[in-house]
Amino acid sequence: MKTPVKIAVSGAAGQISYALLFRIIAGDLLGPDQPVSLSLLEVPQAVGNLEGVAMELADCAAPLLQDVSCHSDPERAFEGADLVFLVGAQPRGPGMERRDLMEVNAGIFSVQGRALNAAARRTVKVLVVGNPVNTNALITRANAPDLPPENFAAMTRLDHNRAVSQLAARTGRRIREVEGVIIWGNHSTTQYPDIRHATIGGQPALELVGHAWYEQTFIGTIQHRGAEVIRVRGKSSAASGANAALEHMRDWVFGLPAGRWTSMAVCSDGSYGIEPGLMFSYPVEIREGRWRIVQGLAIDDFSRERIRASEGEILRERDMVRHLLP
Ligand code: NAX
Repeated sequence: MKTPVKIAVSGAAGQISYALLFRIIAGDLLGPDQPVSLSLLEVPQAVGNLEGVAMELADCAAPLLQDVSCHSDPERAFEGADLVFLVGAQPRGPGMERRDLMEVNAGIFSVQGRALNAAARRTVKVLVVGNPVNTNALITRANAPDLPPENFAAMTRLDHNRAVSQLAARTGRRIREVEGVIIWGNHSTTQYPDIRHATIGGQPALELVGHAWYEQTFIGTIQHRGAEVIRVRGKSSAASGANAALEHMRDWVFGLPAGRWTSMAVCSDGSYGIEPGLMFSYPVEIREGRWRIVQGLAIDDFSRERIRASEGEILRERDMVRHLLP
């Protein structure tokens, strides 16, 4: 029997976690022979609901589930954690300005960053899912100075998956045939879904779908897909968000085949002219549990303008919470 992997999940009584936790204990994250120990974090007023989620997890009689614990103290929740999903965040309330939202969440993620710094394993992988993801991940990382910056990522995998799915649907091809999509920048409406390096069945994607559809329909569809799901479903994306979080973490742990990449918001090292230190979505290759930003891709004026615009938005977000950065 393998040693259980300890997985901490914040916002564990929320809707994304409700779609995520049951897949984790079914083996969808780490495989069918890897036991897991779940450590769930919620705000104190939701710990009651969380106990209900823990009862349901127990009621699955999942052979891979070693144990479940429920917490309202981040340091207790993250103690010895190998993998952490930071899903919990404060949603935008009525009359709340974007700046207020940034501040409240920066407060939450600075506390959680310090708790990770104190209690998590030094090899921990931390995926931030709660919005605004790029800035929340920046705050978390900055408050965990004893952990390597490469242990932190923010999720743009849902945007990436949406882009792949739209391309497959447009061309009538299979999902597996779509490769080389990139989400650059912020997980927001300034994100730049780039298909200039993408192929479908080995053929250039841009040629197959045409510049007009790409520029006038595709980019906006991906940028606004989250809002469109809310409009149609009446609630924000949950199962697709959980699926993206699971795929992001699974690829981070197990790696990608040589020559393949995915999109992750990671700490910029200045690649493609982005300000070092920002959490920026890039194409990344992953080997042996470590991501590396794909280098040397040609960036034309069309792409550069959009990548810069998204960087500008992340810089403005950072400036709003600068006083909370140590
Ligand atoms: P829910 O409101 O259903 O759940 C969030 C949970 O987080 C709540 O149970 C709440 O009590 C808890 N929480 C709040 N503050 C907390 C804290 N300080 N510590 C621990 N728990 C805390 O939201 P859900 O639909 O699950 O979405 C979670 C987050 O994911 C939101 O911020 C959402 O905007 C974000 N998303 C990010 C996506 C991405 O692509 N990066 C896509 C999906 C989703 O929109």
